[in-house]
Amino acid sequence: MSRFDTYFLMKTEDVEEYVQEKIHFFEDDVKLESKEIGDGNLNYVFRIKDTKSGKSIIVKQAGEALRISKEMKVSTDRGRIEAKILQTQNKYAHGLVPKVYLYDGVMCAIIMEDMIGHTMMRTGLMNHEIYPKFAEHITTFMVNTLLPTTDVVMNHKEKKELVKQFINPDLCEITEDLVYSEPYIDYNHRNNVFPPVADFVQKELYEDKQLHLEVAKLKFDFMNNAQALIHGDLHTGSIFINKEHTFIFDPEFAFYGPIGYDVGNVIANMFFTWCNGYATIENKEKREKFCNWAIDTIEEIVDKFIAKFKVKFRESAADIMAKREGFLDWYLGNILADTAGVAGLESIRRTVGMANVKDITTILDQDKRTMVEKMVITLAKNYIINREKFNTGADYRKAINEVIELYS
Ligand code: SR1
Ligand code: MG
Repeated sequence: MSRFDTYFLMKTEDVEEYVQEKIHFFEDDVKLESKEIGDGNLNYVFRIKDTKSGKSIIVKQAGEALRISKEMKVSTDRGRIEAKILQTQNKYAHGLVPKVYLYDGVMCAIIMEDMIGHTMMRTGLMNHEIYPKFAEHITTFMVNTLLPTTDVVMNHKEKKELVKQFINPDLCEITEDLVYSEPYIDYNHRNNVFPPVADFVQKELYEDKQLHLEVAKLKFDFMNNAQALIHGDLHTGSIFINKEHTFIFDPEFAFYGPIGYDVGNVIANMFFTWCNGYATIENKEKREKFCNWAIDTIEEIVDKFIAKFKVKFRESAADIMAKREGFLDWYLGNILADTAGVAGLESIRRTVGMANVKDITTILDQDKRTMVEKMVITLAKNYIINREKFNTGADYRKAINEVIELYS
């Protein structure tokens, strides 16, 4: 019998004993210290460290209530989904996700590799660090984890088995509400709207019927397009990074959904990077360097994604009909339209919805925050409404430059 045979929410004083009981990672007589380091909206993350050697490991536990709101209860099965997809992704994109040492279905906890020497990307970006290899790494990750899990490449029965294993109703419901509904109709009264943009939000988001229709179409695509095993929450808080290497983690929102959901999330979050740099870096030269890098990165992500996707598709397409002439262009065209649509949705929901991003909320200058929020919303609407016109990195650069011109 062990006290870890029944689920409870662990504290720092529990996790050291927990790790020692569950796996052989540290020596028996070692002195450990632990710290809760999670800053996400859902789970508890502990780093447990050997005080002498510095060797460390991570325990991530799913709580029954969410950190962002105690009223929101979500199945702790998300821990199983996360552990399983990390193992799957490690097969397709080896070294770009942390290693899972153990998943414990009783405590709903994952024991995993500590991403030492890496910083949470959002934090690094808010300190205006540049990551020159990010576009290369994230596009490799996306193409290598997404395309092989589609019907284009994977045996269809094997794929259907994965669809079953990754049914993730509670976390999909969060996305359906917070990304695809509430930012447009605040029926749960959970939106966080910055008061100086309240009138703008009223007119541009709550009262725009054409926009509502396009968002509704995208919502039904999210719920019904079981295209690939997607990460499902690929923002800069789900990435640990340094100048040489990138780790993608936190895939608890994973399920079979549209590929563009992941790509669009990355693009939207890189524009928050631009906004924070533009509004907070005082030195002109430094500001231009950082902001130019953010836009170059958006362009590079789109173009590298397209190029790598085409190469991998040609190498690995197995379905006889997917190999017909013109299919790749049609298939990728749909992914790119979804990408632009989702880039718009993620931009809007992180600005006015329930789960905002620090890149924007920490901008102290009220006028600058108002300006960048209006830029984000205007750009996002263009992405959503004209999503079929966003086919290259240059299309994104052009739309971004237009919105900068309009508001600055
Ligand atoms: C209620 S959870 C709010 C958000 O945090 C997660 O990271 C997801 O993005 C979710 O939408
Ligand atoms: Mg997360």
